[in-house]
Amino acid sequence: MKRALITGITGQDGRYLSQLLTSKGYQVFGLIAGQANPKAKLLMEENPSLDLVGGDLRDLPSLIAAVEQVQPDEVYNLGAISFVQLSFKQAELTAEITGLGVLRMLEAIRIVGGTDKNPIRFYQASSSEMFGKVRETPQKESTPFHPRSPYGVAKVFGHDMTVNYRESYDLHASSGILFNHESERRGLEFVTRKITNSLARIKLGIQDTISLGNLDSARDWGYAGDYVEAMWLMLQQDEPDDYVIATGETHTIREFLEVAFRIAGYDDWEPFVNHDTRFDRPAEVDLLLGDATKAREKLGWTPKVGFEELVTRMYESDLKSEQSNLDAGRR
Ligand code: GDR
Repeated sequence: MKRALITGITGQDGRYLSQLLTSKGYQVFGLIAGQANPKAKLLMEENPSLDLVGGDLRDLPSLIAAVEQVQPDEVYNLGAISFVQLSFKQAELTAEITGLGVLRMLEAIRIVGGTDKNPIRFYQASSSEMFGKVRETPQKESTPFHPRSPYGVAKVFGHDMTVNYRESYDLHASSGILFNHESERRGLEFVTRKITNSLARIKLGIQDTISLGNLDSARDWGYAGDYVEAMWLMLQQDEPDDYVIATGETHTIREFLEVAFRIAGYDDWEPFVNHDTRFDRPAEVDLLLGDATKAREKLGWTPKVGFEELVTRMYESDLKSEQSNLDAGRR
């Protein structure tokens, strides 16, 4: 039975990946920080065979202990301060966890090592935010980085460190440059889920409007369930490498609003949306569009869920859960 250790297990991707690996027969361990983490119960309900291990990306000894205890075949480093907007307010903490956390995890793996015959394989969750002020479109593995936020800067550090450990210590360390990926499990702070959840509440008469920042930026949005498959595929290759994971389609926030409101039965979204400067960022990433040709050719990976289906799934899930909250309140 293969053993996997996942950091960031409570996040959207950690939850999908743990279920994917369990379905493939892995014993899955999730690194969880702090005492009595409020998300532990939900995780165990979703995946009862999951094991939780204490540890923190800020604390190298705890990572060494976790790797020693789990003896993993594969480590997936998904843990991070992942909200770009927050990274402007807590830049140092972002550098600490999103950046230095990668180095600590790599060190823990280098120190504990695994057997010569079966060395530990490592996946780093890199991000399209590293491309930032893009130098070319579409962006591929060779596109230079120009991050536009403390989050993006920290991700570049983690990415470069992963490449450096691969080259220096012959580690099987791969990096997935994932473009935005969303789902019913996306946090409410991210723009897609904020829109689908608010829209469901508007539809049910609980809320009147949505306050948003910049509507002109464009993102290459895929489905998180498809993207965790790519993470796993990278670690099954004989050689470690870096891969862009994207749909090859880009849409503005305006287009997301148009599609979502149409699905919900509205002709026009504009009366329901306000601009709120609190959601504008000090520096913005205007356009992301990924070229995942390498992942298609080498991993055989292609995205299955398209844009319209993604928006529909998210809206319908929010409508259902908001309706059941409403019913529970009335009872
Ligand atoms: P992003 O995702 O920064 O691309 O990073 P997010 O959904 O937060 O923002 C996307 C775009 O929408 C604009 N926007 C708003 N964003 C938020 N969150 N809230 C708003 O009210 C709002 N109004 C407009 C933003 O300015 C931005 O242009 C995500 C994260 O998951 C990262 O961790 C990951 O690495 C990248 O995707 C790939």
